[in-house]
Amino acid sequence: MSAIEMNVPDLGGPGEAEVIELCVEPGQMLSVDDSVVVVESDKATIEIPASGAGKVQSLNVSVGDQVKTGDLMLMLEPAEGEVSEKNDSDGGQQSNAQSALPETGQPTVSMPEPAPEPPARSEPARSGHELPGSPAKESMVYAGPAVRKLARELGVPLDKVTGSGPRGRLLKDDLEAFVRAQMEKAERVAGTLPEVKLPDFAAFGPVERAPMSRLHQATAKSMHRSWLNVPHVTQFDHADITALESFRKAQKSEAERKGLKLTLVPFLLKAIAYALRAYPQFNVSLDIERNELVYKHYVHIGVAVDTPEGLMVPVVRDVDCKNLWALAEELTELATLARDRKLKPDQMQGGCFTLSSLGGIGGSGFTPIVNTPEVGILGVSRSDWQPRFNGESFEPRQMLPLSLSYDHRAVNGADAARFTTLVGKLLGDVRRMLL
Ligand code: CAO
Repeated sequence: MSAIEMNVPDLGGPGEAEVIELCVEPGQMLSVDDSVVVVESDKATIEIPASGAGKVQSLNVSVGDQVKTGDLMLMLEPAEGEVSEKNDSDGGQQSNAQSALPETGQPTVSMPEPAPEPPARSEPARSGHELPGSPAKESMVYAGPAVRKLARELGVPLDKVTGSGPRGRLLKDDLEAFVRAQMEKAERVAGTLPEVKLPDFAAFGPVERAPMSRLHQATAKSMHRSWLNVPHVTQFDHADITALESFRKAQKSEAERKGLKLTLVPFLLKAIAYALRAYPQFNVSLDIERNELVYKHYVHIGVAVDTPEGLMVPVVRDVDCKNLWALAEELTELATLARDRKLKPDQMQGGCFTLSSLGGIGGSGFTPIVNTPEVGILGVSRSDWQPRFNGESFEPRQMLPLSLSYDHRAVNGADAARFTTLVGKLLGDVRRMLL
């Protein structure tokens, strides 16, 4: 049986339309009204249905082609008994264009509500010729051109979406729900960590459970957030605080007169403030979404305080503008408020950098976790007397271990080494802070 032409039906005007989708491929069996191609004019998206049944011999248009009424779309080998009279009588071209139209005489324009029946499944679908996502497979899906267009824009394979319209017709809502579900799934996968499975601890001995305090929960959350988000590096160093300690101890009676205790922390705060001014790349926050660094022109430093309830970090403001006595006084006040759980929210906000001093407790070094969105934290451990070679002999020096953790996205290792070296020098001779 000789092939017949299937042509572009009346598009409703003299203009051209762009082929935006091929719904069939050569070799595929077509039934009457199966979608053949989808074209888009400046007025509408039009789904052109098959005017006859049979096997697609060749497709004569491609996606992106401009077509007009009467252009050849495809050659069809008619199914037995499917040769139209009109085709026989007038050579096919015009009659095929006409018979491509539904009874209304119009192609299917942006299909509104449900068509009577889902398109019949054609042969190749049953014989499994199509690859997943192939035009032919997607054309088996019961959807209008607007939905198909949206699916193309979103990159959604139609055959993966379940239709919720009448007779399983795909609706825009179905596409949106599909995309939402995929995004949620992607987020879950991205946020999924290997699960820590808890054993039955009671199987090994007596146990009891206690709820985590709100503070403990908040700390755990922020530590986890920081640990996962920040590429941490820790730089270790030692500061020779022999001279500083004799100076500090010499201030003891003055401190008592003032009703204060002058510990190492105010000195550490001043040295950090000086180093933050010298290396402003430590006094920043990263705005990754906007690829920007936020430089701060103020120096507010958080101080980690160990309280019976858990860790709190009050912030000492404008450290660079305050003297040691003012800092000692403020530190005592803030630490007392923290231990009494009386800190106000604004006393824990606005920090540029954090100091975590474990020197009063012990240890020779640790790796503190950056308090995001800050980019640096200085950990201080217990000072110790160590023999140091002065070029001629060993002499006892009081050495303070420093552990600087930093966000390696904001700060590079060389700057971290410069920062701790400077802090070490400032603590080694506090007169440098006056320079
Ligand atoms: N080396 C040796 N001795 C030190 C020292 C150091 N690095 N730092 C403090 N000390 C001494 C003090 O001089 C003091 O001794 P005296 O009582 O003989 O004078 C004693 O240790 C206790 O000091 P302190 O802790 O009362 O005071 P501070 O100013 O040094 O510290 C504060 C204040 C609030 C930082 C501290 O009390 C604190 O809470 N530290 C814990 C911080 C923390 O938990 N960090 C972990 C955070 S997350 O991992």
